[in-house]
Amino acid sequence: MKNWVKKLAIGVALPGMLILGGCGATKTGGSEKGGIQERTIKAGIGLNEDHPEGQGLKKFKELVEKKSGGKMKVQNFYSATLGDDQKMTEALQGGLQEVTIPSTSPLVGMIKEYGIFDFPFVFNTEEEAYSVLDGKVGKELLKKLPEHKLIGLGYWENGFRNLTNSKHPVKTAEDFKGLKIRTMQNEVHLDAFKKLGANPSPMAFSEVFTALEGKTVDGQENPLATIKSSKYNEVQPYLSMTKHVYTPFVFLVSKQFWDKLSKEEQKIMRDSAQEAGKYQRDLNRKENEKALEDLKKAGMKVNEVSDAEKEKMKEIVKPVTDKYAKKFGQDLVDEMMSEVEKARKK
Ligand code: TK8
Repeated sequence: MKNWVKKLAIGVALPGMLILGGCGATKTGGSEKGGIQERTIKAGIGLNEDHPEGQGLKKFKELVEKKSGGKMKVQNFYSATLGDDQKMTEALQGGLQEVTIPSTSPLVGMIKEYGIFDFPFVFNTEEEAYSVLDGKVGKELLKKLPEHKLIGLGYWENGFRNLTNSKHPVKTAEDFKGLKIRTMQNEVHLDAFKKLGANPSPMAFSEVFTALEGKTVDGQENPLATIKSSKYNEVQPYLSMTKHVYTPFVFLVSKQFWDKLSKEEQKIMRDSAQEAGKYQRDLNRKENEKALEDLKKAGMKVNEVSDAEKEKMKEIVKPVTDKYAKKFGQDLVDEMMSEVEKARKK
């Protein structure tokens, strides 16, 4: 072929290829307009696979893979194999991991306002918590995440926390005195347990079983599904139904990753997190009920705590919540409480 013929051939072929390439980019590429690319999403949580959070994450994986026609793949890591809540959150901020679903409590060092969910005895039912989390207050808090390189896609459920320990049943406020209790890394929890006369020691969740087994601490507090899934019944004889606080999970995505996604891919992530979240909450409420029976069967000595005693505990920790309401924003706390009141009237 003569040189000029070659040049001509290339000259003709190139524009054609560019057009084809252009089509490819809008159809399958991750352009701003839409499109779904091959993606790998590393998702890690602190709890075990059998916990409703693990089952919810499985559902999320299924949904993302289905909605993306198998292009977006989710790799799940359970049981804190990628690190504890704080470490995984940092990995998201650094763009090293794409998804995690921590309790809101360990995030309070970063976004102080999340601490309003750590106030004891605010919610009586899960539905009351949902009305706050899915309403204005919860949404306002999600908006604080992007400046910390995180995107929040809604709230899942850890649930109402109850106390376990190796010393004695806790039936009254007095019974907290002197108990060494592991708390989450959260100042409201720390101060509240101090006020009750306990000796709190903050620790990452992934270290709790060993600390209980080795008697570094006497007790811990978590929702029943978590107590069961983490097998605390093997090292904790007493379970007291204190129901002292409700902990939400928040579904987090790395902002660095999110910003690379097309609108279509973002929608897949958002819809899947919400659908899986609804499934997770339903499963969690059921599992919390079932876990109580299972923990009894496993030999835990379970005691109820009367409403009158809970009221006393609430009074004791009131100076703590008053102090933190000022710190986190009295308006935000008032908004939460008025939302709870509304939910109670329904
Ligand atoms: C699991 C934690 C756990 C929480 C805790 O990653 O730390 O006690 O209740 O569920 O988020």
